[in-house]
Amino acid sequence: DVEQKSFAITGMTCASCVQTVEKATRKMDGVIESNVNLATEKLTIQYDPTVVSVSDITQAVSNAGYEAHEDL
Ligand code: 9UX
Repeated sequence: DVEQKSFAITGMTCASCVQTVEKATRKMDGVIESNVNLATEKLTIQYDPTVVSVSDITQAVSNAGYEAHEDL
């Protein structure tokens, strides 16, 4: 299964923040692709919902030092 969701990320101010959030999420099992747009402060992620959950993703972003809120 593949699902795509986007998240509003708070706390990112430079391109290194983008790399940190992308790296933290791309290394997760079940994450297929992860891209952050600094200008819009959005994370877009493709993932397998049978392997990884939305709360796993927001937790990983939180552990990396930022806050993620699922776009509804
Ligand atoms: Mo840039 Mo982001 O100097 O937390 S890495 S602001």
